[in-house]
Amino acid sequence: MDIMKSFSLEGKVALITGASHGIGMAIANAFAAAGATVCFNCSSESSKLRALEAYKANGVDAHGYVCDVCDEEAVKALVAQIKEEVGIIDILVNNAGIIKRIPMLDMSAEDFRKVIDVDLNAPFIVSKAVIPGMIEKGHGKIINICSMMSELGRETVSAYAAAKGGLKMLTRNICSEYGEYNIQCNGIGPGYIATSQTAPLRERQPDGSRHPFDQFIMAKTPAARWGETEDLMGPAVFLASDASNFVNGHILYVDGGILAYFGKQP
Ligand code: NAP
Ligand code: GCO
Repeated sequence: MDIMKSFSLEGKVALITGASHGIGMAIANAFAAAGATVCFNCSSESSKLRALEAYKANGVDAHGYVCDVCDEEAVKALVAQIKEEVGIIDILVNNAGIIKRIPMLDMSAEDFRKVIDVDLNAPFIVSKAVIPGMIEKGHGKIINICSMMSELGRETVSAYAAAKGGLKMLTRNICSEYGEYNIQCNGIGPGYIATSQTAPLRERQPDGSRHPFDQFIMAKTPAARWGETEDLMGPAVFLASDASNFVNGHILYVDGGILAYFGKQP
């Protein structure tokens, strides 16, 4: 076995949902560097065009599409279009996601449903559209972007925690149901990563000091820093490559140690 070759994504077609910036874009760049042809979708034309420029500046010839991951018919059409234009998808990363930070008693059922729709129903919809092609090809990799909230709760994120906890179990179920077709479905659980999703938690205070939540995360993380999107690149390439062919139904937490840590003793 050529160990370094087993990490290569040469000749593979990857779809990373919501890769117009943030974690998805870092993963797409990593896949391209490892040899894959990358496709991504996002929710608006302007976001797609901005992303295509950013990929180009990085030397990546990405295929960009506008598609709402919650719309089953649109997702089916997207997967068919990628098959036609690029090829059958070998690697799917269910990355598109949203969060609404609202105390549960103030949250409308409509807001709760919206978060569940994007963060949990959509990975089901996109996986369902992609798995038949993987079965046809005889292999496939699905990576679901989970969260600390797949394991932990906290104030204001009831819908997000419910969705990401559900996504962990969807991961295990896809592994259980399609493992025999040589499909590996794993999750990545990022810790607190500096992206637009977490920007409100890192805003500087009027006096220039760090946001209280920012200070809280620094203290909760043994690595004593926020994660960068680059921290997800190696783990994602590993789970997309042949190097992880017997890893299935696993959630790889990339959190600087948060889940291992009880907190600073008084
Ligand atoms: P982000 O910067 O806000 O990016 C979110 C992406 O999802 C964007 O590309 C956005 O597209 C896309 N998107 C949202 N709703 C969509 C929809 N209905 N259809 C298609 N695309 C949609 O977020 P991020 O921080 O990189 O997070 C990426 C994933 O990692 C999410 O699932 C998030 O929950 C998860 N995560 C993040 C962290 C963190 O600390 N940042 C930690 C753990 C897990 P547009 O550009 O068009 O809006
Ligand atoms: C929050 C955060 C998180 C993170 C991430 C942690 O408000 O607590 O936004 O949920 O983004 O998912 O892993």
